[in-house]
Amino acid sequence: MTAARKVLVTGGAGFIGANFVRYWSECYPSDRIIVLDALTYAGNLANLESVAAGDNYRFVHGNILDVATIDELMLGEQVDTIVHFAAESHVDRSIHEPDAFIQTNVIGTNNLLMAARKHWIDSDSGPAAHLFHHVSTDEVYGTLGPDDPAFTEQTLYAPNSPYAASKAASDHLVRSYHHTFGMQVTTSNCSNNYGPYQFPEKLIPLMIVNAVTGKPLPVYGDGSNIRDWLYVEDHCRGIDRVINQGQRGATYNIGGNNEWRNIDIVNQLCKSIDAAFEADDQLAAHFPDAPAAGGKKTESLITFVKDRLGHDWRYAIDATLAESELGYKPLESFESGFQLTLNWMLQNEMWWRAVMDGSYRDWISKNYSADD
Ligand code: NAD
Ligand code: TDX
Repeated sequence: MTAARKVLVTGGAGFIGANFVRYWSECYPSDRIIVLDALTYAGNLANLESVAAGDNYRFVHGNILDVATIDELMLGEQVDTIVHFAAESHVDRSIHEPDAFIQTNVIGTNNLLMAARKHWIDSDSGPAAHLFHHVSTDEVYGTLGPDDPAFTEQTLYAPNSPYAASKAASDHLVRSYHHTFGMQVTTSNCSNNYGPYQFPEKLIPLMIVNAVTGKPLPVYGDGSNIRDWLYVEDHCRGIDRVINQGQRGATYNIGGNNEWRNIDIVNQLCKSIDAAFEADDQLAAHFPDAPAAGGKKTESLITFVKDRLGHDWRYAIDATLAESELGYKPLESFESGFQLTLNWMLQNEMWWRAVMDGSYRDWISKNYSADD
């Protein structure tokens, strides 16, 4: 059994970060978890409600662009492990406003690395036991053609969107701190996640919300683009393996071997929603604007729209290294993970209405000061 760690989780109020904090506090209850999150539109304290009561947990409302806050936390909490999720994460937003992506994903990551170096490597007491785990994405590898092999850890970086470019830059910075300063680092590059608490700007939660509120389901281009989907808890399990068993300085791909064309996902989702409404009369009363409430097919909402600029055609992750070296395997199939996600969205209307209509943000600014 490892000694209790002091784990700084950046971006822990976001989708994957919050799932990770819950996962980690259940698996390693003696570890102290400090969440540092700026609570951007994507961060939500409600995502952390079930862990907030624990003694071994602290939430800090702060920004990774604020060097003094990071420094204070590193020293005050004697952090020995950083798990870095904080990022601007939505490709479409990066096309419209790339600057925030450079700030948070590149400069913010460098701020964390500089603080970690100061406290772990350059401190008067000499190098301390530590780990900086960087959470990254398959998008750094660019796009694949239909017959290309899946991305491995050896695939050359070829980021195509400002989001992917900013993540690629952060991956290189992490690597350089290992090579140059001997910092103990690991990086994981994961495929598309889905599951509870995902902000409804991303494909799966957006389509579910639109389907039950009777809004168009906007499919970019012809819907033939392919993504490789992983249930969020399986991503957390992969990160766990990398943190606990991964070679320091190494990168591991994490994925679910679950390639789907976007249009097939949307069609599947429509069928599942029709089936859910047929099985449960209450849903029609609850979501009267859904086509399924009036016995119509949800697929009638599918609308092909203008394609995303520079839209990568296919992502696919080869997770052989994580499997062979770390014994990593996802537990959920796409079908089981998808059903869990749909059920969660149907049961948590309050959550998605709050994050979408901005009332949560208003609540935060009224009730949560920057000093908390
Ligand atoms: P998200 O957008 O849901 O959450 C990001 C979190 O970071 C939010 O809580 C936000 O408030 C916080 N944040 C943003 N800027 C910050 C700043 N400057 N300082 C402090 N906190 C800040 O993102 P996600 O989907 O949970 O992704 C988490 C990480 O995983 C990201 O690094 C992303 O690149 C990576 N990733 C995501 C996916 C995916 O499918 N979503 C797949 C692979 C990798
Ligand atoms: O309305 C939509 N219609 C549509 O056709 C949206 C939001 C998306 N799409 C398409 C674009 C993509 O081909 O669906 C696919 C998935 O889109 P997103 O959910 O925006 O994800 P993607 O762009 O693939 O990036 C995601 O996976 C990798 C995450 O957002 C990133 O943070 C992660 O690094």
